Amino acid sequence: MSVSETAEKINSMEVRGALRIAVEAARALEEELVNGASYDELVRAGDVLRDARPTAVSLPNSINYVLHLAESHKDNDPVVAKPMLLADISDFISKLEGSLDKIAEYGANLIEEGDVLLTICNSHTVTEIMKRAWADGKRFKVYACETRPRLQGHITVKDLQATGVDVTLIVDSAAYHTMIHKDVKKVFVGADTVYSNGDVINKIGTSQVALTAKHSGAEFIVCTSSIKFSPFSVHGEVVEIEERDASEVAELPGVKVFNPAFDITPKEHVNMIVTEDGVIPPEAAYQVLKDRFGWSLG
Ligand code: RI2
Repeated sequence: MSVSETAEKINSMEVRGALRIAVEAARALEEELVNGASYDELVRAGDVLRDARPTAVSLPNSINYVLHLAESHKDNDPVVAKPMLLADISDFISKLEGSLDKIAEYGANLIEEGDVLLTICNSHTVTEIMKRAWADGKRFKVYACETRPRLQGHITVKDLQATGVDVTLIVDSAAYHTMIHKDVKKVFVGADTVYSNGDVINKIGTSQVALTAKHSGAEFIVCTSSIKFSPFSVHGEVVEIEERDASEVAELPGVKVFNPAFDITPKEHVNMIVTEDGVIPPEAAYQVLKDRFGWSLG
């Protein structure tokens, strides 16, 4: 897919999910390079992709890493440098995709026989964990919030159901009632951005679910590849919370609509974060950033 096509599909959410947009952006830059782009052209392509959606830091992280690789080869003989750079980008994409396997293994270990779980939105990371635990022979129930306004919960329900997982759809406002009356033990959510202080940005409604989890005594577990940790937050930068079109919420001419796509869950409501490097407390986010983003932090 070309850079403009990829940016358009990310913007329209035809390509969505924080990890997937990171992978597709790296692939678009890889294709640009295959088609003969210079370093400066790659930088411009990166700008186009970066502007596609504002909140998930996996997108700029992925683009910036590919450009960092390109920069390190920029002064070398292109005949030698280009295949090396392509190999490096391909290795980076494989590692991004491969991170899911380790997270699925560690996350599945956290699920116990007879558990009742709840999730919100559609996180591929979370569904991989649940499918792995089910394949391991554990039997548990999942309640999935529908996730207004775009109903990504429907994707979660169909995906889990197709692999036999016992999943039930609920409306978002039924989350607290379900936690109490169905004895939810653990909440698994994905992430779009993790700040250096351990706060987590995820789909709108996640912070309400975290509050109700805390109140009802359920564990709140964030599942994310390290590509979603924000090196910018180390320097005090916050991400823009995407606001999407009013028409996603309602077609009511003349009515004011506020449609934020994400919210921030404070680290105090997060019990643990499952990454490809292991299960960590939110307070360890800065360590992840130092280990994984040294190239960017300087
Ligand atoms: P994975 C999604 O955002 C959701 O917020 C989800 O929790 C997060 O990305 C992580 O997704 P959107 O693209 O990388 O639906 O775990 O706005 O698939």
